[in-house]
Amino acid sequence: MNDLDPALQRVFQTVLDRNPGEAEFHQAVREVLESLNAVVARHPEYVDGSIIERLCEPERQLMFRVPWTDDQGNIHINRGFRVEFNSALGPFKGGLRFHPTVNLGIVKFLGFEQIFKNALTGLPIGGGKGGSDFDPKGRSDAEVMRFCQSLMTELYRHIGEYTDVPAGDIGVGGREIGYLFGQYKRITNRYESGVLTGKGLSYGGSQVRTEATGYGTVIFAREMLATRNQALSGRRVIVSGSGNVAIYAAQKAQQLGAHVVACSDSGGYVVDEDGIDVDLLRQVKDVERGRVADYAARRPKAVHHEGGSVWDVPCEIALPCATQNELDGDAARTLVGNGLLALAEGANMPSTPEAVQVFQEAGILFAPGKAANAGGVATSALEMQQNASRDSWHFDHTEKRLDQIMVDVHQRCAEAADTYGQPGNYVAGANISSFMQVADAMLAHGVI
Ligand code: NDP
Ligand code: 2IT
Repeated sequence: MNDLDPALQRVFQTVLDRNPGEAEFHQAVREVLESLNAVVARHPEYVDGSIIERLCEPERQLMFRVPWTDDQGNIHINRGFRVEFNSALGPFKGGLRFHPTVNLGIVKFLGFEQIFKNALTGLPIGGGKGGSDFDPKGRSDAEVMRFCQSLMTELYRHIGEYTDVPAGDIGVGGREIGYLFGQYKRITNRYESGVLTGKGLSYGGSQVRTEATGYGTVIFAREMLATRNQALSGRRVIVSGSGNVAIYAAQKAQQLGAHVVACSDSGGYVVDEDGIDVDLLRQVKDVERGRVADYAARRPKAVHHEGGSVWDVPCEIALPCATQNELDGDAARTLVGNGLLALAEGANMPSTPEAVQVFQEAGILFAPGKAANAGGVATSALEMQQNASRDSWHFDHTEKRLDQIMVDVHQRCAEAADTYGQPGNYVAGANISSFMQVADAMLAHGVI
């Protein structure tokens, strides 16, 4: 950990005091503040205007009861969350996560990261995040529908095309967004397409949104490698996770000629030396709602490892696409020892601070999630654009937009890192570039 400038240390202490026990939120704030060390010396106006302290305090935090009935008639009570973190650049924007580990601190860390990620896209979206401690695993479609309807029965009053626009995240995909949208439409009696993104293509969704996060992560990796005159072609790649982001990261890496040999879930990992069969993985995960072990059982050379760490598998490119803090210092040292060249985070904050330090000290190209996975929310903003103009674009056109957005995100990070004397440091570049944009808008809006 680096020391903080005294003004930033005071802000950090306030965050610790106001948000006790929220370790992931503290971690996310600390990382941004460390990057801002380089900024406050040149820009005292951000400290004088209490911009940084205001940025660390959400504009609004919602927490509510979500009762629902299972197929046997038992009543369950979950907790729903929406943290509307910052709307300086546009309506609050960010996903909903359904996972038993969701609590206020997790939602706050994700909402905080989202502010900076969304600014990096260059599109007019503020930052927010939400979700529930509901566990969709093993639940029937009817149970998931009733849960989504109950959640929306409270959430609807807080969201809207110009207010707050949720989307998916862990445990929330096309099925859940469909149920949520249906209930919003019914309660409000409005066909307000732009209230949610990640919608199905039959009712206002955008081409490429499903693929966008994984595709964008690989495009960012492509751009980083290009700075060293390297490419993905022929490289050995590992993704972690086997959900939405992992599947499409694997697909794009393969399109660029890479050899993707492993993926994982919370039960273990699979090594498939023939290369991951993305169509089969999608069938097992999306259609059958199965596990990577089920995938391995259908592939001749695939080996499933119960438990263990996917990061033990040697690779040149690593794409963590599962969850926060899934890759620690030991895993980072193993990866570096095995010849890692580059790592792009498809997940949000998957590398621990120690792991990031290991990568940076080893000179590995390292892309933080808020930059590398920004393609998902960026394509959500393209979905909002299409909804607002009652239009829908073709796949190729939308993918070209995504590609250019990721090239621009990479460029913004690289330039800010150079300007503030840390060339090649994408963590500093991402935090500084996005912070300046949000901070300038906040200064312009006055003390609100
Ligand atoms: P999915 O629900 O589709 O997939 C999540 C994957 O991660 C599953 O393989 C899951 O395994 C694994 N996973 C989740 N939680 C844990 C855990 N606690 N320990 C081990 N493995 C875990 O989610 P997404 O692919 O959408 O999201 C993955 C990551 O990407 C998250 O960090 C999310 O915030 C981030 N992200 C997602 C975006 C999107 O557009 N969807 C956009 C930007 C970032 P299992 O099934 O065993 O739980
Ligand atoms: O973390 C993220 O950027 C997302 N889960 C996507 C958010 C969005 O609004 O598309």
